[in-house]
Amino acid sequence: MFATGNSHKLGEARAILGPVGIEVESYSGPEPKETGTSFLENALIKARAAFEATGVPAFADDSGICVEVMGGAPGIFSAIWSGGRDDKTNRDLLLAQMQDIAPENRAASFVCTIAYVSEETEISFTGVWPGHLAMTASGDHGFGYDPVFIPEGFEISAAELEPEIKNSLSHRYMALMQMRQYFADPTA
Ligand code: ITT
Repeated sequence: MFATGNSHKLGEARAILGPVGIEVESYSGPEPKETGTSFLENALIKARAAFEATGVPAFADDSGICVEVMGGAPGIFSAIWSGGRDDKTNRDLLLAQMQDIAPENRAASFVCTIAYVSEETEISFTGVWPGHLAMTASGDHGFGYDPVFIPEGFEISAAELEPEIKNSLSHRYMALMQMRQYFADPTA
């Protein structure tokens, strides 16, 4: 059961796991305070809250964009970087903060940590999608910082990629595939 209040994350998890035969149930309960200091701590807070509320094994995703010259920020604060949750306002602020930084110094990556919590287990999986920050926003697909993120190996933004391409390369894809692998063979 995927504990998230973010419909885009849920849509991507379904698009990624559906084709390999895994149905993703969703849970959206009272959102616990994300008081952790890392993606892992926050993912665990969300997965534990869902497991405790329902008694059903749950996983949660904590993710964000990390810009190298900003020391990894926005990082765990990606969703509320401008103080609010509006994706465009968050993106515009980040672009403004980075406006004087040359293209070669704009390395950035998307990070996704998934925590899975059940009676027996607490385990996490992390995916990193390297790339760099664009100078301007472009593209209509995806969500969040996709319009300002140019994945490694591309010259277009993640929001200009077809969703199937993003969902076969992204940080979320990598973390979900590790989780799938773990359940296929927990001893591996
Ligand atoms: P839940 O905690 O309910 O799952 P949330 O949106 O609050 O949803 P996070 O605290 O993990 O989730 O914040 C993630 C933010 O990072 C998200 O709102 C985007 O701004 C950004 N982000 C994460 N993955 C992204 C992706 O694939 N594309 C673009 N932006 C992404």
